[in-house]
Amino acid sequence: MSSDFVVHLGLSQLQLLKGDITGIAVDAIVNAANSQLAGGGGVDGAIHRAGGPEIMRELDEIRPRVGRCEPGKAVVTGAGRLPAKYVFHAVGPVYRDGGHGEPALLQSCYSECLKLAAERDVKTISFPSISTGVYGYPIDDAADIAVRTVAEWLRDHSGPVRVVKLVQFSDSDHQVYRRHAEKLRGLAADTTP
Ligand code: AR6
Repeated sequence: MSSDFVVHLGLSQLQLLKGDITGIAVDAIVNAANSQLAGGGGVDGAIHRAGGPEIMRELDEIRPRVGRCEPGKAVVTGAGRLPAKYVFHAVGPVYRDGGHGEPALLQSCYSECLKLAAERDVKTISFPSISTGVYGYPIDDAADIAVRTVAEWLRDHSGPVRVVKLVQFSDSDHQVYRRHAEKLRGLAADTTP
């Protein structure tokens, strides 16, 4: 799958791609999970189907230790059969009206996963559009937060994370992300195309 849009930020890249996140090879894939870490539909279902039962077996061991995984946080498993080393299971906020801390919690999903990535020497990481499916976060606001949080994090951290792929499942979501990524031209050293 080719990268549809790239923003260069120092030595790092923010890429936007459209497609199925389970088919994209990276060091770490982020999942849009729930607080029970119980699996579900959407991208969570796709990740467990493609990765196989080993991922849920690891979550079964983690659950008694951590209890619930609160919104804005993430836990780490291996990636089973997925083309990755890790899955970071991030829990996005359920959207109510935007006035219940949702923006900070969504931002935290991205920054927590980038922190987990840096701690594990992850060089490439992919994110789905967290919270914008079943959890109802408006795509325009969520894309703005995703793009800005990743770009600012890459600008402020010099390594090891080099490539962040934001993956959208639909054409219309991809166009929204692209509009927000184009605003980064002021922040970025170079953009292609
Ligand atoms: N690759 C990339 N993106 C995908 C894929 C895929 N294979 N499949 C769906 N998406 P959602 P949430 C997009 O609902 O809103 C689950 O049941 C989808 O189009 O997966 O955070 C969990 O267990 C949308 O843009 O996650 C939780 O209970 C985005 O992924 C709950 O849903 C996120 O949609 C989490 O809800």
